[in-house]
Amino acid sequence: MLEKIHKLLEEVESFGAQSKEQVEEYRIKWLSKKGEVTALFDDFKNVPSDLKKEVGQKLNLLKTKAQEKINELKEKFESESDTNDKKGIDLTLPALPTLQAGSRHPLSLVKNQIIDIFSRIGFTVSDGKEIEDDWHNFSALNTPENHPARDMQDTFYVNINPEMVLRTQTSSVQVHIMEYQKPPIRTISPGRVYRNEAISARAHCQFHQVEGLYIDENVSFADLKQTLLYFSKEMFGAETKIRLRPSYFPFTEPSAEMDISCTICKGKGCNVCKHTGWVEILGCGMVDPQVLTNCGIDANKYKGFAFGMGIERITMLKYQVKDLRLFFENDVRFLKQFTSA
Ligand code: 2NL
Repeated sequence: MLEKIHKLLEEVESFGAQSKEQVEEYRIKWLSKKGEVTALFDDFKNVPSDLKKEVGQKLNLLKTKAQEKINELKEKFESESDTNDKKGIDLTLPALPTLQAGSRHPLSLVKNQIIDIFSRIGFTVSDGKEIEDDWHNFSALNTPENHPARDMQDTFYVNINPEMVLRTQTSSVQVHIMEYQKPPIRTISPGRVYRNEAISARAHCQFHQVEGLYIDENVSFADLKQTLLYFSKEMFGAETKIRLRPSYFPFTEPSAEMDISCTICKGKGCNVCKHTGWVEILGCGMVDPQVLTNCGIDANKYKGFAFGMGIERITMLKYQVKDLRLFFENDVRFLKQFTSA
């Protein structure tokens, strides 16, 4: 009997299972009701009494060892199968979004880009009111009482106070700046403006502008040109060319309109540039000395340049949007296209 116990002890000690099933097989073989260890306990009554102590101790040892081995192997296989179940699942992934992320409006994207470009060369951003008085919107900017821009057909007047208008350009913001800030002034004013126009694919009663103003001693037309060239290259790509054509605005003298080489056909001629190779993007000029005087700036000491552009126009060119009305309808099928822009 002792011999059998020793043999089984050796078997238990050297036992290593390959699978969960094998562990169960051996549990049955050793410890179940019909198992070998159980059978030895049944035989115990036949052991001569002088050997009972020694055999009893060995038998108990065998039972404990066998039970320990089975438990240890069972645990090993259970924890292994736990990790196997989790294979193929990346627990570091973020949870699925329950809300769809929105996107910035294309006009905001372009506005922010314009702000970024000009702030890199020292322009600040100035904000102002959308309801403006006659002086800041028109008179200070050399637009006299009989000027056609003041016509009811072109401008929205506020009913209860005919001195007040919905601003037709953001230069009204810059008139305020010139009135309370001493030069040098280097600022851009982005914002919404209003014109009394019939709504179509090319015109709207509300749109957005960025106007720029630079006032200091010795500011020249060459500074204006170089600033606008820098802007155009940053906005439309390093290969972009610019062209200035003489024009007229009441608040600048001389005045010009600026074209860029067509971004679509690179100047070869296409529908967007009407086969000219050039597209107009802004108006500009040297600030009329009378405007400086109107705003309390010494026109003998200081000079300035100014420019104004429509954000819709820049956005349409950049993203090839063909109809202005899309910007104001908030159709998600349109807006979604700018998600990663
Ligand atoms: C256009 C033309 C322009 C300005 C805006 C400006 C502002 C001040 C003084 C003088 Cl305070 N000028 N702004 C100058 C020239 C042209 O805009 O076609 N905009 C869409």
